[in-house]
Amino acid sequence: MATPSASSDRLDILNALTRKALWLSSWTIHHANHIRPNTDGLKVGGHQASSASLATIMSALYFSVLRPEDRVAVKPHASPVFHAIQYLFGRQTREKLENFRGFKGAQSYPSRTKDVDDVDFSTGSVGLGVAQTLFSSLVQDYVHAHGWMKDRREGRMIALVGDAEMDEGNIFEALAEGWKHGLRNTWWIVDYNRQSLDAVVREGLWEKFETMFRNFGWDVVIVKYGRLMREAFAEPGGEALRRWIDNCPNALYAALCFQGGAAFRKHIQDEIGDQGDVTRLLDKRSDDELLALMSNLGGHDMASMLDAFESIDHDRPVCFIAYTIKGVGLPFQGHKDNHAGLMTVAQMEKWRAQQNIRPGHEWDKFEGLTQDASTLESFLASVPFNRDGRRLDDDVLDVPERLTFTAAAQMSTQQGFGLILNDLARSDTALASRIVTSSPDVTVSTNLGAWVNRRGLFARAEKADLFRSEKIPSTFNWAASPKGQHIELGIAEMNLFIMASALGLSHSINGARLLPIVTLYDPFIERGLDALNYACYQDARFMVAATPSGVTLAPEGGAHQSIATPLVGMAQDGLSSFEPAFVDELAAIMKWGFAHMQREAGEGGSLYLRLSTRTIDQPQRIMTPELESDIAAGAYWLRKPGPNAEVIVAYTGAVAPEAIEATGLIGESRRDVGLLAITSADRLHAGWTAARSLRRHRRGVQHLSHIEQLLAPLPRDCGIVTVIDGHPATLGWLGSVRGHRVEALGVEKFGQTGTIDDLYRHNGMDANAIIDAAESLTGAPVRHRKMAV
Ligand SMILES: Cc1ncc(C[n+]2csc(CCOP(=O)(O)OP(=O)(O)O)c2C)c(N)n1
Ligand SMILES: [Mg+2]
Repeated sequence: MATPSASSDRLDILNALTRKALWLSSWTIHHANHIRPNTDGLKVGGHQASSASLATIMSALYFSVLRPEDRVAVKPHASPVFHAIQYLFGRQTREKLENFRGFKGAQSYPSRTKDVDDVDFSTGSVGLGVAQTLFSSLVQDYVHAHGWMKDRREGRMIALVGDAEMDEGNIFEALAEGWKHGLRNTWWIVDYNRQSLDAVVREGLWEKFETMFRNFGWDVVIVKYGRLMREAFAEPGGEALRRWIDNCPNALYAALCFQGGAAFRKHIQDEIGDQGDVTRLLDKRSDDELLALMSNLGGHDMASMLDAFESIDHDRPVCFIAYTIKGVGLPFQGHKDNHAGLMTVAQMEKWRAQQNIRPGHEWDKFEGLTQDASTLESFLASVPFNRDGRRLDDDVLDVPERLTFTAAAQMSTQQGFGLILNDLARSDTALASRIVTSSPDVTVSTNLGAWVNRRGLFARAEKADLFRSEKIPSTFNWAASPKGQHIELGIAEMNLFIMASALGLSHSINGARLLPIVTLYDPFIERGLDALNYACYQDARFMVAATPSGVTLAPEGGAHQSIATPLVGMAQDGLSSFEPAFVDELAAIMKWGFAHMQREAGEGGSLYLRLSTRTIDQPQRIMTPELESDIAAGAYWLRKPGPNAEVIVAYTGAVAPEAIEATGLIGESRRDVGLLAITSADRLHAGWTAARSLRRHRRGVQHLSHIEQLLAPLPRDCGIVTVIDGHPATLGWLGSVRGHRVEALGVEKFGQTGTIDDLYRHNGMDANAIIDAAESLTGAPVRHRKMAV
């Protein structure tokens, strides 16, 4: 059967597939609520109304407009219609649809990692998927400029956006950043149904958005009326009808859509009825026909949507505003409470009959359509979107045996980070060529300066450093070129993490692996936290270096001090967090990290390095393979405890000097005291959980985790003093590993300025506080204290 060429056949098929996608999405939700056994009695919910709103637009895209190289972020609550379209393509199974929102079933929100049906970008937390398309487009430009696209065509990065989703601030932050970088190839399609979850969207808001998009250099295409409407406007009286529609408040239009044709007739007749042309225009139509006309907004008209998409002949970003009705075609269309609306069994039965779907044939792909199955099959098989494979990959890059740096007797981990990157920048390895750095206006103050000096800023067009060309002395070379490897960002931390997400998926999206390293001040992780979570959920791979951290940045004080971030690092899935004290540890961690960032799904992940500006004495030692592996696993003995240890000190990060000093002083009265250096509470804890689970589930397995092995030699009544410049709970769990008592020191109040000594004393984490804690654990006095200077 040849592919139909005549456009009316084509339109008929696209409309039939739209109806089918809408049916299948509704049936999926209905099945989950009324057919699948549900023992907990919870309503499955499902976003029928939101899906209906987008059914035509998504069908136009997936069945006609999209090319394999395009990537799409689907509005989270349009997940059912997305899965239905994929089912028609043969990429989603009936079993998973029947298990929608169930364990391992099709996901409530499209998920790159949990769904099987070709989700390009996960969505769920509204606003983030939208911004992800923008940053993915910038990353595509980066890959293109570096010559790594091979023979791939540039794709369009497309977001289907809910109108209320536009309230999310991160979208505006992304818009500004996109403008700075000359954004291209990005389409945002706004499902303008003028409804959110609770309410009807405020009148006139959209004009504000429109101006804003145009200001940022976007093309704006408004698709307001469908074909039926345009034809009616051409009739006598049509112009008055158009004016009435344009002036009708959002809430009223929605309410009338819910009430139906008769209600529309009454309102229009009362307001503009003239016993002349307008009245005749209305009288010509039955109530059903009038409702069909009034619901024929642009976003529900296939031909109008295809025209809108196909009219774009440039690569500038485009915002389409498609007028729609939430829940169109369903009994609750337009009702303000329809966000979680479900059809009753009776309503579904009625709709089934209207669609000519026989009981027992609800999942049949072409049931009830007038076209024959072979025509539809061959149409689907010829859809351009499905021509090539869409998930790409790239080779794993070799990681050097050792990451080098110019050592100094005293250094901070932040300084060490800069030195390690400087050595990488000087090397000519493939690994270094794929590193790309980014920072929200703190490039220099997080020590990326040396890297940027050597590798340059990225821009699609060359840009000289004006200070350099004017011969004004400056430590930094800020010239930009298409070969540059640092992407400068404005201050918005949300943008940083979405950029990390986009860079960190480049192997899969563009077939070119990148190793992103992004830097920011540690406390501001919390500003971008949802975007960080989002990036991890998508399994993007990146390294975050956060510095300075804790109260150790002492005189800076205030809300620049971070307390909770070590716990964030531990709790964030997909992110291994480290807080080294010494630079040789950092080099070992980064080396491990570059390999970890490239491991398969389920094995690898991203990294968070919590660094410090505190300059401390560096150990002079040889990095043995054992030490290196202990550092990556999370801990090693800096001083091994003796067989009769009464107490040990376990520390993380910048408080190393206090821990070392206290251990020395305690050691004068208790010979066997040990000192445990913890480089990653997160890895230690994860290893411990994994070992317990293994032992529980596989009888006979004796595997002990790293922390269990380290603590094994300690006598049962030995105490543990833990100390970190962060919340004490980060290390407090160590006592549960083998049942030792713990005194956990750290920071619980923030905001005070002072010297490091002042603040460590104030927060009870200086050497004497460690000694006091050791005393209270052992019940016997420690002979010496540190003298105040
Ligand atoms: C960050 C975030 N906050 C809140 C929600 C809950 N939520 C889901 S959909 C929605 C309203 C969406 O309205 P709109 O974007 O207009 O989509 P529509 O359903 O009308 O298509 C809200 C508040 C969420 N998913 N993410
Ligand atoms: Mg809406």
